[in-house]
Amino acid sequence: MFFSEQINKAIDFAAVAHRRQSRKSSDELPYLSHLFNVTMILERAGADDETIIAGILHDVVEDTEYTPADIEENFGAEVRRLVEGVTDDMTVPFPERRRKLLQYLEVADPRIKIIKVADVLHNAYSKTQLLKKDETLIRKYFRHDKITAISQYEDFVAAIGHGWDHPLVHELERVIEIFRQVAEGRLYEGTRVDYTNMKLAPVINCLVTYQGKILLVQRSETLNFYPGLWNGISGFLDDSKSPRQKAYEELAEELSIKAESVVEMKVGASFRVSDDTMDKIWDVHPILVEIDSDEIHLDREAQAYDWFTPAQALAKGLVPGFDRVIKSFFNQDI
Ligand SMILES: [Mn+2]
Repeated sequence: MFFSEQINKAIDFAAVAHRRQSRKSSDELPYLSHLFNVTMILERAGADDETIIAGILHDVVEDTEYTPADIEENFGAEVRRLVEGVTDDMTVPFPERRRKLLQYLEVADPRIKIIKVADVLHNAYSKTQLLKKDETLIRKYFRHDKITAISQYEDFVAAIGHGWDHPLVHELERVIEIFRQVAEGRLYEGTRVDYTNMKLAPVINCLVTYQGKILLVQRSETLNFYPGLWNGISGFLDDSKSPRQKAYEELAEELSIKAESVVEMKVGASFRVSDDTMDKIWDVHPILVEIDSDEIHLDREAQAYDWFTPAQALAKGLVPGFDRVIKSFFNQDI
């Protein structure tokens, strides 16, 4: 079943409850836009239905006339608990309220953490988009001092990440990096982010297979990162494209493989690799790509290539983390 009556009901409930509210960024933009985005993030992060429903309703108690009792009556006690879990107690004055929230988030259960981080992630993304569009807003937003604005996000990440290592937290950390760059007046052309000198960087790494063998390419000596080492087909996730879209782009660029030649594409769970010698933390999105031919054409990023069994591939000098990409897709065979 793809349709869910309860989710439909939650969307209708939120749409009515927030009908007179707009987003802070624009009077034209109905508040529902934020809820839609938070819900999409939760869905893509693999949250369960009750968490998603609570995500749709997460601002109802804080921002509308509806009460926790209304939520329970319509959606049950667990959804009420989750919504209350992400509702700020506005009767407590600001610095105190903030301190309490952070303390509470450290030990909150994962369902509450995931809603909270999806909420903050969307708000942070919206803010960076606004700031990139209008430089006068940067001065306004960071008018007191930029350190405070950024350190508030950092405190939030530290609290929510306490005992909970989740890709959504990693993504929020990257948004904070973008924030820092925007605050320092280092804007990017268009929406592309230059991760070359940033500590945290999201990448895709494609494990290309043909008839059970794995393609490895040896990185050119001219590259900034890991020249001479063997790797899959990788690239920075440096624009708003999804890992899947990015994979098609990199396959075309680096191997001249067309979309028609892709038999199957599977996006795995992302993981994190630290490389202290490079002062880098890579958020790796592994992607399994099966192609219909072993005919490829390298571009300048690679100096050589070959096809290997998983065991042979693991014995090569690999880029840090690529062994984990291989194991994540071939575990049972090794
Ligand atoms: Mn919200």
